[in-house]
Amino acid sequence: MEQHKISVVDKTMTDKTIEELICGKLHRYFGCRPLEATRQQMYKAVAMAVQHILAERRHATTKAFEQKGEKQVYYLSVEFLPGRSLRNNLSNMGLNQIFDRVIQKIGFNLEDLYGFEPDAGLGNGGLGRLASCYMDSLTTLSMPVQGFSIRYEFGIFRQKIVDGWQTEEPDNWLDNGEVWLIPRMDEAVEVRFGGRFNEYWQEDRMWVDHEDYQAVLAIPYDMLISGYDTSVVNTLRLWGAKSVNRIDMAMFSRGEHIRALEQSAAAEAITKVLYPADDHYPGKTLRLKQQYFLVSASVQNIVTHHLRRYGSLATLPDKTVIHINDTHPTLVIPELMRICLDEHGLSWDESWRIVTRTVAYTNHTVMSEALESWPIPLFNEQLPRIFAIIQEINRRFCEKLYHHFPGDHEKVGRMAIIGPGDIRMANLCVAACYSVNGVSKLHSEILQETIFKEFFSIMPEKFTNVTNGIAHRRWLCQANPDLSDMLDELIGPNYRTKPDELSGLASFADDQSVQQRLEDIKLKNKERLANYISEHCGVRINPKSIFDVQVKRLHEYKRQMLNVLHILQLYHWILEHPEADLFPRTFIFAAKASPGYHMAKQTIRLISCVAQMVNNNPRVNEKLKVVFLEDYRVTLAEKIIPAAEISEQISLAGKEASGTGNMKLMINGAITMGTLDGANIEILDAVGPENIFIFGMTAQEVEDLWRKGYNPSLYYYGDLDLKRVIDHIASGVDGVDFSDVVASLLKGHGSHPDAYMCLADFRSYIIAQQKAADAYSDRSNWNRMALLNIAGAGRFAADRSIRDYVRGIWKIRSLTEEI
Ligand code: 26Q
Repeated sequence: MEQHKISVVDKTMTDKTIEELICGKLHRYFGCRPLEATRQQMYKAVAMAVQHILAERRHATTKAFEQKGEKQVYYLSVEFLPGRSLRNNLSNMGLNQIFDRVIQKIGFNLEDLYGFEPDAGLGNGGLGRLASCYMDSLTTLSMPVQGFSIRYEFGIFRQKIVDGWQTEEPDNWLDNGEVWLIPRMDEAVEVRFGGRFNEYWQEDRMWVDHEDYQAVLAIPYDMLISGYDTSVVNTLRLWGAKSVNRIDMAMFSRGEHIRALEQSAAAEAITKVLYPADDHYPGKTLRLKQQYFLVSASVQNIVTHHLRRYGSLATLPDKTVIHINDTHPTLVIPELMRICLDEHGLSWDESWRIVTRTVAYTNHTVMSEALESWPIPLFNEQLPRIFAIIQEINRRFCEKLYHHFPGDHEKVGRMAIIGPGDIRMANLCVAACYSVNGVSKLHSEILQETIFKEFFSIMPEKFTNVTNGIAHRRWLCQANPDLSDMLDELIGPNYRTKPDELSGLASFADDQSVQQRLEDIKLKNKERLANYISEHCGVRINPKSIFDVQVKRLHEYKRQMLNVLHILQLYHWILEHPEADLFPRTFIFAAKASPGYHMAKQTIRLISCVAQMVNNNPRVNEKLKVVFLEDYRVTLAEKIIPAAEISEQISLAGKEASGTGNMKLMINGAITMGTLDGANIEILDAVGPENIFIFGMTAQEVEDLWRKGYNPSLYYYGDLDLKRVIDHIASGVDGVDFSDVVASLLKGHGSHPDAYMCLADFRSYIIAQQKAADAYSDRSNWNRMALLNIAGAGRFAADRSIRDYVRGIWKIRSLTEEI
């Protein structure tokens, strides 16, 4: 396969060429020499130099893929969370050492420059980060893929904690982040909203024209994605909205200045900001417009590319998979129908054949409040033609359902795409996609047994599982270089591309010197984090204490509250047993709450107040510390995770689709404290029950308890420890009133009391935590457990997930594979 070897800049990459490249960028963009440059200018020049190398490789990649003419995946997601790019790109391309050297020579420090890069925070959490991990793996595996998303001008808000309360500030990431984006004005397309459409017949086919619509320009900005040990470079295409005519001059000259400006501002508002909610569906027009904007621009782009290359839409399914990441890009389905029908005059049946063989769907939640549905009037006003197409899809689909379930109106009503007042996106996905998958074994089973049960009964062949995975090169090799060095030495470096080889570490699990080395590495990472914490929160923590970490979005179902209940239990226990020999523990939290999610914000405040109380009480603060780190994001996760020893994965069973933080912590040698939820179950399977702390009800037991009737008061009155900590919260913590928190646990406010069953799992959690503390006192065994967790983490590499998608769903081939 010689012709596909891509090698451009590589051969000529010497210290001298790199230096010239960087200095050339400095000179061209800032008109200065290294000695005159600020560190920020140097960061940008280095980023541009890396971008330059990526762009050359991208050029060669495009040519190689085009020559091969293989099927391609388009991964559509309203969220991506790449984090920082500079280190990742250098490390993937094996250029860190040479850049390090050259930058040193011209008077700067590479590690220092990394600090100038903002996170690309174009997502809320797990779903967006997963998309980025998958781009990394797909590229490393030389797979033909393009990501599509939105170029939000403001990414996920920056969190500041003021007096314990979360406040939000805009995330102006483009200032230093824009260097990673290449605008492609030549590939701009138009997206249309509102207006009316007319159908008419001519020459035996129906035509549709659309009038009085508002057009918005979609401008592509490409982020280049490198892979490890390959010169393949893929792209993540982010669409930015621009007014078609910057201001409507006709209006302007009629004297309607303000209205003219308003119109262009309204168009550009579409990609202004990421919606910071990942818990409920807000039913906002702007959100719908974002989704259609992404979908329409991407589908037009895909179709244009396909037609240029193959000339006919009939072959689209042979050459293309469009993957929709959760329901947010569902409108791909009617949009591709629209293009087939209205723009290419295909029949309904042919269009439907094309669409249903091209589109695949991943579900990431079973929580009913997060299932998307759109009110019909709002939808119809913004997207009248798309609505009409969905109506026809629905009509035909229901007709089919009546054949399966004659006379069962209720069932057909439940499965319909259009309900009494709204359009149900998940039902549209399942009806139209050729593949539907969940993100862990348990989650995929729950999909088949609950929300998609009736669909599963008539089309079981569509349903599969692909357990999530993480970019282990970022989360292990880059975030924890000392651990990675040790692995290189013990098992060789091949685990970077063959993560299953991590299992080789198991043979060292009993080796005292390896155990000690792991402990030393962990301690060094803990010291580093302790310094960060002292700098950023002014709290001094003991690096020798147990680092117990819960980092993830703040959600009631993730039960940060349960963690707090345990901390208060320890607090009271220490006060009661001042002489007891308890190993010191530091509880570390980081989490963003959706800005409108009151109970989540209250939980942050509660954690902050508990932290104040604990950290300032000399009777406990030698043994117990609590910190809440603000502004959790990819870059902060990369600092915290390598220092973690206990990984809190304590969601109510059945609620966490998979979790991916659990995998990142595991591969860094933290031991999971977890419920039998999401991928925790598979982690248990990978490491065995002696190397994990499992507690709490199973998903089945949760369901049984609901059915039987759950009364949290029984637990409250039945467990004196639990009563004591809840009474403590009820009486206020650090002078702040938390009666609403207590009410939500015992009385419920609008919802069932203790809707996530913290009280029911409290005792079992306390026992598991006690076991963890006991286990830690045998450090040799603890280190052994940690080693076995690292050894078992290979199956949670995104490379494995991607191979599952490639073989089971996408059926694509890598660039290097023989045909
Ligand atoms: C939907 C409609 C309107 C506004 C916002 C949303 C929205 C946005 C983001 C709904 C959900 C999300 C994000 C969901 C998410 O991150 N889910 C997580 O996905 C991970 C990757 O599969 C899993 O590991 C987690 O278990 C799951 O919670």
